[in-house]
Amino acid sequence: MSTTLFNLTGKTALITGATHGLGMAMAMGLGNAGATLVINGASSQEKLDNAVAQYKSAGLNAHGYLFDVTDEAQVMDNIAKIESEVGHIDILVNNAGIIKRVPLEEMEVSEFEQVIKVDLVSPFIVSKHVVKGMIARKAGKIINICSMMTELGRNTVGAYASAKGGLKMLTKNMATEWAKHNIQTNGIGPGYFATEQTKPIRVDGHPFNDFIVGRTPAGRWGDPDDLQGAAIFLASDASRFVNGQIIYVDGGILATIGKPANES
Ligand code: GCO
Repeated sequence: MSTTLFNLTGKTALITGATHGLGMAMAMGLGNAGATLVINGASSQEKLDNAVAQYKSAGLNAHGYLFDVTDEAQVMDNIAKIESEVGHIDILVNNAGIIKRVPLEEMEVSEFEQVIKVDLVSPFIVSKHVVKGMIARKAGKIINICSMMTELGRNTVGAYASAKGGLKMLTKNMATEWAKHNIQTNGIGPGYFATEQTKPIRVDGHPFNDFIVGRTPAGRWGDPDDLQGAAIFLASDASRFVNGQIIYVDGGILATIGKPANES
């Protein structure tokens, strides 16, 4: 029994923004659990092709589709292509996202709107068009990638926090509306991970680097592969009765008020 509970063989997973970083790490995990991977990227065909080659060199069955997740027409066209060329989508991971680190009083409205569009509206757009097939088949898994900023504010990331906070409630509403179709919708909230996105605030000696290591009970930045277990769990039959939950993979950040610098 337990050997099949987390087995994704025969399932197809679409992961948005999976050409690098946390998206790639989670996709690798889903692939190693048996899923066929559909990798979305938006920046360039070359970057997407390079990423698909990395998945294939890891022995995984991967297909790449270049489209902008904020453009509903492109999303509709590519979901139709995926379902025709690869097969129906059993698992959707809404991972694509951007961040702009600007104090709110200095942020342009257009910048704020762009962050909301990518980080909150696009999970709605992609889910709206993937879920149609899941409803028809009475089965599906949707995983929205949240953040520490789903629960906490931080200087200069107000737009991102607004989007990721909204994504928690969108996750709960998707669960509310779609669970009756045997579709489980949940989220993963990564803590602070060593990726390109956090590189500017992670360099040795950067005050934020020391702050995060001190603020994280595990005493370290997350390794992207640390997310694979939660992704496989929420994508598998093991979570068939789990809905509307956000699993925080954060080394304990949200469990604690923190400690004084001189305390071990
Ligand atoms: C920041 C970081 C965070 C992390 C992650 C935390 O500037 O505070 O980039 O946003 O990337 O979202 O969960």
